[in-house]
Amino acid sequence: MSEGKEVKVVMLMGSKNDWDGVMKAGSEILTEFGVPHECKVLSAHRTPEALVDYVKDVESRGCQVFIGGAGGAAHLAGVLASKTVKPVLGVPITSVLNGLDSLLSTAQMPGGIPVGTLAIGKAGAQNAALLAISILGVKEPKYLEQIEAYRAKRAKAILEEDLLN
Ligand code: RP5
Repeated sequence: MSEGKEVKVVMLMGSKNDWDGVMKAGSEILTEFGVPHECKVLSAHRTPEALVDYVKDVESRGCQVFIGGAGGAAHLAGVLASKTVKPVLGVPITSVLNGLDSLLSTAQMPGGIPVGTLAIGKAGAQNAALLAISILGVKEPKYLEQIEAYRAKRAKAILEEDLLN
């Protein structure tokens, strides 16, 4: 590994407007699980060279999973996947077409370069983070244990719901 801060997961988004209420929710989960990660705005069409340089940089610092969130003609995750063989997870961001355009742009990769596409918006960002943690868990079982505890806590909260009080 080269000099610089260790990173296991990277969250990229095409615009700062993708952060609040969406990608930030994924970052919060990565923080909760203690996963070293970075979040950055880099665009497939506005800053393509910087995107390629950044992928090389974070791979040299240990990045295992990439998450790309973008809206509209959402090619960020696809371009990311063209530049790495590490798992790439795509988060379609809500757009003028309510995110359906983003969903199809992210999911409909031609065979050969996969992007694991999550749900539109905040739930997609949260699940991308959880899926990234599961992927890390294949090599580092402590992350799988944390996911089990996370699910157990959420199940307990459901079972304890009291609608009349
Ligand atoms: C995409 O275009 C971004 O991911 C964002 O969701 C969308 C609109 O970008 P802004 O015009 O809000 O910066 O590249």
